Amino acid sequence: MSRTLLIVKPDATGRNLIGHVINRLEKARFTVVDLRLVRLTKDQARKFYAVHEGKPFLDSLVAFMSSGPAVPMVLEKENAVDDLRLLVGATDPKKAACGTVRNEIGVDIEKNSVHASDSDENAAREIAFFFS
Ligand code: 3AN
Repeated sequence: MSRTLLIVKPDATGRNLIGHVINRLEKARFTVVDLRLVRLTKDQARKFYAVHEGKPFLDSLVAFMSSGPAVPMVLEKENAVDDLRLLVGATDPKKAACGTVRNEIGVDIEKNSVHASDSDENAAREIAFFFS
């Protein structure tokens, strides 16, 4: 078993899709082992996305991620990081494969409804960020 982090982003919480996302995860045999509802400050959002420092979309992303409630959760499954990235789909919902969460409910490349850790190292760092 391994662990990864998913965040239901403010565009999805604002459309009452928290339960829908969890349902998709559980149907795909992920187990929710920890979960919170948070309202990130801009400082916290900037710290979470520190790897994107200097990117043109960072200010807008930070404003969006602190614009409403978000739901970080720790998920457990065999091969959790890679399986979740597959279930979530490409960053841009228009390019995400049919049947992926972002293809189904994502709005645009920024408001793409969910975050998923992209490596075991980042999963450990991101889980500690919300659940230390
Ligand atoms: P992913 O979440 O698919 O790993 P990253 O880590 O490249 O994608 O980007 C982090 C977040 O930044 C994305 N989930 C999205 O909200 C936002 N983002 C990425 N690329 C762009 C872009 N070109 N324009 C606007 N927002 C973006």
